[in-house]
Amino acid sequence: MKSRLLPLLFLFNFLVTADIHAQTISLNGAWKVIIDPSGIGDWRKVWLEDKPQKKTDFFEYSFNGAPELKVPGDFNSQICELTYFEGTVWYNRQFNYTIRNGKRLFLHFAAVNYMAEVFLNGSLIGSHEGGFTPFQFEITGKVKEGTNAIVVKVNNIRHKDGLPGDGYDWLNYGGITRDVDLIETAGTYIEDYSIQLKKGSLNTVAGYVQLNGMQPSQNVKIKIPELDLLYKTRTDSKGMATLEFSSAFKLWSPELPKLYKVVIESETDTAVDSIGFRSIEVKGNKILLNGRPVFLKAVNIHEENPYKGARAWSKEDAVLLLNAAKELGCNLIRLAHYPHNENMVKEAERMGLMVWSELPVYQHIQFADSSVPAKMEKMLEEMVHRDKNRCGVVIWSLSNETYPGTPNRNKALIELTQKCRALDATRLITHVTNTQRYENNTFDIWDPLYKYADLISLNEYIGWYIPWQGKPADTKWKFVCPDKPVFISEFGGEALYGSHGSGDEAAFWTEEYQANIYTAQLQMFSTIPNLCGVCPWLLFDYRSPGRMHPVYQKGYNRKGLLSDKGDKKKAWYIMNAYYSQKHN
Ligand code: GCB
Repeated sequence: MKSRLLPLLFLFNFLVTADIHAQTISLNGAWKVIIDPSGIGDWRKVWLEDKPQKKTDFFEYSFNGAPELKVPGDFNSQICELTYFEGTVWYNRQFNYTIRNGKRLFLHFAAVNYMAEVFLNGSLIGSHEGGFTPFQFEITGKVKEGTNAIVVKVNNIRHKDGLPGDGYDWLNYGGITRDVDLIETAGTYIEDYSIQLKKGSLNTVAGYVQLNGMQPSQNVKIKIPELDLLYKTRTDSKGMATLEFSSAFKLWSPELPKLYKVVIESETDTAVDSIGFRSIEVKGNKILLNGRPVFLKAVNIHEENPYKGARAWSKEDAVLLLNAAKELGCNLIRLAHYPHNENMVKEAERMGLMVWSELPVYQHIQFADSSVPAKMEKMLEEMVHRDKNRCGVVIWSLSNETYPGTPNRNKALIELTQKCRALDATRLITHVTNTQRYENNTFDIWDPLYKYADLISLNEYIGWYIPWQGKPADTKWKFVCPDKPVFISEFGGEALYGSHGSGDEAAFWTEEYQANIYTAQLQMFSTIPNLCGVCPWLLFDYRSPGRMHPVYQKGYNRKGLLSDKGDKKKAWYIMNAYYSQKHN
């Protein structure tokens, strides 16, 4: 077993993403798979891995001799026949383990899309729904000395009552898409901690440490060596200690993305994390970062490596996407439309990019289905829990383009907003809508959700899906909450890189037509009261099977400022120039 600084641990189902001193075995690598398009594997009980005992025995499945898939990785991009596959794939691998007295063991998945059922040595140890958040199971007492076998049933079929539901504009990459680790901890370990600045403060941290195990009451130290900071406290009989301490932090910002080494030490365990300190708040109609107004120069990004046409997961994938956002001139990335992998969030924070993290509460969600509000809440907890110590994350977006006419929509999303605020009062909360009316060159922004959000986030595709109704520079605005900051969370149009011609006909996907949309949008932006930022849709062209034009799309959404090969379209330069002259 190798020792590694690693992302880890949690509360029952949760995990803290700290670099902690724990023992891990990475289970990344080649896993055997059985592809099960008819779903018969349940009936055959594939997880039992039966082998013939008598001469007359045979079983109509086997992982021996089965093909292999790389983990992490989506299955769609690894086997040609699986390109558009939505169904079950059974994954299998073995690991060796030496049981050590007093230690606990967890099997941790950073994400599996969409449903996962996990079996250890033939027995079900747990299941998880949701493709973009981590989960783990404790396997202390279940793991055997020597060889152990894991089988994971992964199913990416869309569900009407899923999150997202059954319709969305990206490729439904299925599989064990993020890291898998075995994590060995002390008997009583640091399960969770929160260390961030108090809302509105520039020098005071408020948080907690939570221990889990048979020795809940322990002395705990928080150390920040660079600041000579040592804070001592003691956990109570439930393993909980609240924290509050002050220091003269160098604040994290896009210009100076300062992170400190923070050590959390109990008597039985130690966690080490890189943590930054910053404040983010709304005052009047402005967003303030560290007490000063900031204009959000943003871009939308899907979790796809454009060059590989595959789900992004690694640090290298993250750096590729983030370098392009930096080059565009951004200070914020909107991670659409689901929580992206931790590499993306950590690298963004390291590079000085603020992060917008979003729940996959996307368009056609069945809010009235009795299971849906509970699923939203669980996913919210998983998202906030994973990234609560990442100062780079400044906005929780709880939904995108849901419809007020859907039964229970307003009630469910208002309650979700209240839950989010109770979980994390330090970050901004928003909902993205496209419910506005646009008539006589006037926008009417009326959605009831905005009363509960910190900022108004609007998707509008004027110039692409909806024609202009007057001069962009003469656009008028009416707002249900006229005093809140306004963020244009999506705008743009499609262009195939290298397609040139008329700038006034949409049907040829020309770069000129897309460039004209951008020029007009920038003129319109100057008419928006309280504008606090803009966010083109999107950085790279990406795979979306619903985009069926045989010449211009070929299964790609072409609204990228960059092609899927990284070529800069004309609109890129327009946006780049806007960001380079735009100040707070
Ligand atoms: C939207 C959605 C985004 C789509 C985009 C488009 O409004 O939020 O997910 O991909 O429009 O390209 O139509």
